[in-house]
Amino acid sequence: MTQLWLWIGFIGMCIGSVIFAAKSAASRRKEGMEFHLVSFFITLLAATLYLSMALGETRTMINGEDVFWGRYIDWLVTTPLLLLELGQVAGLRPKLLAGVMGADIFMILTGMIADFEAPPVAYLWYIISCGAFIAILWSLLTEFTASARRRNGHINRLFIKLRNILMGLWIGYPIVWILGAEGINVLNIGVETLLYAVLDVSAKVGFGLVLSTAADSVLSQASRGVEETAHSYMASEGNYDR
Ligand code: RET
Repeated sequence: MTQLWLWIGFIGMCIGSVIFAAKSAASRRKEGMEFHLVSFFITLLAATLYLSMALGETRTMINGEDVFWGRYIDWLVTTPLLLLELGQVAGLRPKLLAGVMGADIFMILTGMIADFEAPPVAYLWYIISCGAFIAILWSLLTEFTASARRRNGHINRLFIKLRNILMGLWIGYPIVWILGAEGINVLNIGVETLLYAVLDVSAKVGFGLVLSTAADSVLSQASRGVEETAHSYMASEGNYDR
C-alpha cells in the first residue's frame, strides 16, 4: 500500500506541474505570472522527491523503521516557497517574510532530526519544531493578516481564503507525524503515507489552483505594490521613519 500512495503522490504532483506550466506559459510577460511559475516549481520538486521515495532512493531503515527523508528535502524548499506566495499576496514587507521563511526552514530541519532520532529525544526535537510552527501560525494570523487588510478587497479576500486553506492543511502534518511510525505509532505506515500524500497534493496543487484561478487582474495587483503596502503599513504603525 505504501508504494501505491507514493506513486499516487507522484502522479498528483505531475498533474499539478503540467497545469502550472501551462498557466505560466499562458501568462508570460504579464504581471503576476510569478505565482504560476512558483507553483510549478513547487509541484515539480515534489514530483521529483515522490519519484525518488517510490524508487527507494530517499528512504532508509533506521532503528527498524523506514524513514522517508525525501519528504524533508521536498518540504525544506517547497514550504518556504508556499509562504513566499502567501506573503506576496499579503504584501508583507520583505524582511519579515524572510524571517518567517527562516523559521519554516528551522521547523523542517528540526522535524527531520526528530525523525532520525529515537524516543524520548525525538520528542524533544518534535517540540522544538512545533515551537517554530506556532510562531509561523501566529505570524499568519497577525502580521500577514494586518498587511493584507491594507490591500484592496479582492486581494484581501484571496489572502483570507489562501491563509485558511494553508493553516487548515499544515496543522495536519504534526498530527500525522505524532500518530504515525515516528511518534506513538497508532497509524500504520500505509495510512500515514496516504495521509501525507493527500495533505501534500492539497497543500501544493489545491493551494496553487486556488491562487492560479484568481482573476488575472487580482494577481497582477497582488504582484505589484508590495513596497507601497509595506510602507503604508509601517507608517500606520507609527514606526516608519523617513
Ligand atoms: C513536522 C514534525 C515536527 C513538528 C512539525 C512538523 C510540521 C510540518 C509541516 C509540514 C508542511 C508541509 C507541507 C508540504 C507541502 O506539500 C516536520 C511534521 C510542526 C507543517 C505544507
